[in-house]
Amino acid sequence: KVPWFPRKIRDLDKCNLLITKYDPDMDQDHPVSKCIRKGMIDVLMHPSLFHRGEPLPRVEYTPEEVATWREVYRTLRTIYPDLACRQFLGGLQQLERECGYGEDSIPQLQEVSAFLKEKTGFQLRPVAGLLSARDFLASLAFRVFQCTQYIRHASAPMHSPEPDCCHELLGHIPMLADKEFAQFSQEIGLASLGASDEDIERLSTLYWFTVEFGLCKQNGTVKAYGAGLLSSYGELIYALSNEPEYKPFNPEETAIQPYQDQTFQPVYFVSESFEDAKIKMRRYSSSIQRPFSVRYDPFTCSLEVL
Ligand code: H2B
Ligand code: FE
Repeated sequence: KVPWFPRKIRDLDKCNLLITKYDPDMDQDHPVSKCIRKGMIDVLMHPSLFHRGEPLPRVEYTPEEVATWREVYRTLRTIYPDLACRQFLGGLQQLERECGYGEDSIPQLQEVSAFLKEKTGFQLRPVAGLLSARDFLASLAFRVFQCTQYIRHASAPMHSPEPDCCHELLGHIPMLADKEFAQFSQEIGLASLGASDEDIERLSTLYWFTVEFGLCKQNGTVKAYGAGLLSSYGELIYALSNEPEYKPFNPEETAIQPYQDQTFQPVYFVSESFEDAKIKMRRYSSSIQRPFSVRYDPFTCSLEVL
């Protein structure tokens, strides 16, 4: 009665349970706009990227989409130096130097994936929308990040109700270029494989308050490392304003904290350092009951199940 889980990287082609309903007749009103279709159709026509080893599809964005990207990039870029953690700033600078990051064009997943692969072994897989927590977390176990390719609607450049490429490319990618953070992410993924629904829920909450909305101490001040913060001008400023409640990161407590996906978080969890977060998370993961243990073999990109 252990839930199915992927054992080889190509099994991730089956980890594609979307929890948003995609209705092509509805997309005029869809908050992520008609262009969602482009990305989606490409993805849906490439349902077996790992199986066939094909290059990631390239998307040609419209001038309106690029203008949205430009506005988001410019606005956030000005506040990063004060509010983002050191690892994020380092990653972003490398992306700007080596991977064409900037205001003028939306980076292509093909290039970003190749960049990450060199830095931390992470690679991207395009995805058509929000995935189930189980499928999303499972991919992290293989250092695969499932990444949307469409952009939010031009009418609300500072907000997106769903992950879009601004969130992924600005929030997640610079962090995934950091070795320690990449390992942290993979370990959450490994802990999720074959876990019960209740454990998936708790890991998903931990993911939320760390990878998405985490804060950490650095040289005596608190900085942001969560992608949900680093891709939202309003919440990034709010999270570091001293207005919300702050609690020390402690997996047992964090895992059961109710969270908000419609408005700003009422509480943020602060880690002493990444190293500290990783150690605590590891201790938590090893307390999850599973009738087997897993080890990732990076040479074959597959799991040894013991
Ligand atoms: N799906 C996609 N496409 N992107 C995400 O960032 C994402 C997801 N996050 N599914 C997951 C859920 C996260 O909120 C946790 C693991 O539930
Ligand atoms: Fe995210």
